Amino acid sequence: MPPSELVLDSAGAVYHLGLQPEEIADKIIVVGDPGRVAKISNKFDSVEHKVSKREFVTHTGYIGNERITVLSTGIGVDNIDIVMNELDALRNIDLTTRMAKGKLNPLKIIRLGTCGALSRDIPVGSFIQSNYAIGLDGVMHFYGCAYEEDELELTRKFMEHVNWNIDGLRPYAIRGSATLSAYFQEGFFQGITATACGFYGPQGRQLRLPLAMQNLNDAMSNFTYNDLAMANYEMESSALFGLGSALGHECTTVCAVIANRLRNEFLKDYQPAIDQLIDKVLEAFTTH
Ligand code: R1P
Ligand code: URA
Repeated sequence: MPPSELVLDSAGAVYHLGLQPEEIADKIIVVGDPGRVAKISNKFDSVEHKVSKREFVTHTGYIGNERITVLSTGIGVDNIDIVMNELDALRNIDLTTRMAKGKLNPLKIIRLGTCGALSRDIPVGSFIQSNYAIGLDGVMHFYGCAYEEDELELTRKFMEHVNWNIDGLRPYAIRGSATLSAYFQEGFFQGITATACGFYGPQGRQLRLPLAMQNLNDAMSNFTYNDLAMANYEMESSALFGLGSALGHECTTVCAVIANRLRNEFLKDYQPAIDQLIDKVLEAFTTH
């Protein structure tokens, strides 16, 4: 892999994350907000690496014998393309020879985020676990990856149900890791997550500009697939699940609900909900 494709800095670290292979654990928590990283690593017994570059802040440490990395991705699926490719390179490419390693070294990645609920019945302050993500973005269209039957069926039924008519943007559904989902059953709403490529128009927020699809959120709010309802909007899970499963890593997303789009509510003080979610994720990673 030439230097233009696998980009390393002068210290040999991957270009955007600034990390060396030994600085990441097998268990990784990704968060959007760089300020959330220290909130999580403050709960570690010890922190052995702290690396910070642009919006990508990484802390790796231990809780008991469990080595865990927490890493901020910043906002959006475009950043997830960078994060997933560079994390995978750290694990599965020999950065000295620039060759893929013979044996796959899988990662377990849990995204711990915030989201907006798409059901009146999911209150702000509660938690959602994403069984599928529907990408309303384009990242996975640039990769030649195959989709599973259920993913193709979900995409088709979703597009029919909402009467999708945004030219040039084709939604795509991707399943998350069943193994990691199993950690987040009790106390979590389960459902399908819409990954938007923006916070305002792409999530149906109308400030001063008209929307291309006026009633998209109402249509999404009563969509179901195999007993799973459309649950929420956020901005990273489609590329996380898509690149994760294509590269051989286990990924899921759990979010604190800070907005309810059907009830027009926003939870301004959402830190207590995030604190509870941090405890749940750390418990999952230290007991499995
Ligand atoms: C938008 O405000 C951001 O919040 C959500 C969205 O996915 C997007 O990144 O997640 P985080 O709180 O993890 O950033
Ligand atoms: N994050 C989002 O992407 N949307 C919301 O409504 C809230 C958090």
